[in-house]
Amino acid sequence: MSVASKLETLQGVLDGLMRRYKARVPDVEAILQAMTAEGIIRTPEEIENDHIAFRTMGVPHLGIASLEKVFLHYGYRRRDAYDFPAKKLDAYWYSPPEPRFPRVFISELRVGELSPEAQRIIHAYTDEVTRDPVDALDLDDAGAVDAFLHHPLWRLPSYADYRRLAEESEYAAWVIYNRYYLNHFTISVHNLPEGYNTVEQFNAFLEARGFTLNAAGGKAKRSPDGLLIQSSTVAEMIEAEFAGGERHKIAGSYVEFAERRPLPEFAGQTELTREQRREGFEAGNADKIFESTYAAQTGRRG
Ligand code: OOG
Ligand code: NI
Repeated sequence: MSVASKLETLQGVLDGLMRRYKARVPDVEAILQAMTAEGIIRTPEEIENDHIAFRTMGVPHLGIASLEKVFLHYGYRRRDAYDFPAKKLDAYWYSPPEPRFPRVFISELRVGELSPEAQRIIHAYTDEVTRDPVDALDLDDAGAVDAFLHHPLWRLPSYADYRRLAEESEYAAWVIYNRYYLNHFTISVHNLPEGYNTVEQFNAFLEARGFTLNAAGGKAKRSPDGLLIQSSTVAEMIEAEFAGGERHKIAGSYVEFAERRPLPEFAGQTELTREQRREGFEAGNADKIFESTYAAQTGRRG
């Protein structure tokens, strides 16, 4: 498999993720339309996707160690590790094979740190997976990878189990239902026209258009070096069917916005490359962005 055809496969996988994500998160299309109507962009293709994110269960055959193989295959490189002690999560970010592709952020629930009951509930589902499903996948077949990322890894959960997990870990509840559905894509705001190229300004534009932003830790999350600023919508509620045909509204996915400021040595220059701006992620920002799917935030939607 040549590098060029690998990247073509990667593009196919990313297109599939975005297509299904747009179908279940109407905010995506609504934001793109609002940006076009405002004259910020002419076409959605102009938008730079800063990164995409996935959530996983830290159990045998699944978790980061399994899902990362998909992206490593296409030339992504694993970068920094992040720890979220209160949420019991681990995460890594991955840099893309070429800058035209988004970064990837994958987190994992440290299932072994939950209560015995929550662990039992999770394993009742995930134990259906008896070998690493990525090992059986032809990663050079974009259609197969797309199908894998959108097929259920375990049976439909019961609403009672979902509720019980949510009491202890809203992340666990999200993953038991949503699995590998794209958690968010991220609009880079620093390359947008003046007036909209900071998170502060972009947030004002979004709120004027009626979008609800995650307010955990403040609407604009700022890294200690001041160079990575992020915000996000609160997750869209989706109508979910549980075991036995029970239907309930639960948190689906959301949209994020990122401003990467120039590194000090490139400040004042224009037309900067990715390498000349703040790279990576920030645990303090991420900790609050996770809460975009938490009830305290989704309950704020109009
Ligand atoms: C990911 C939250 C962290 C970021 O950019 O720091 C994040 C999630 O909600 O799964 O996306
Ligand atoms: Ni993110």
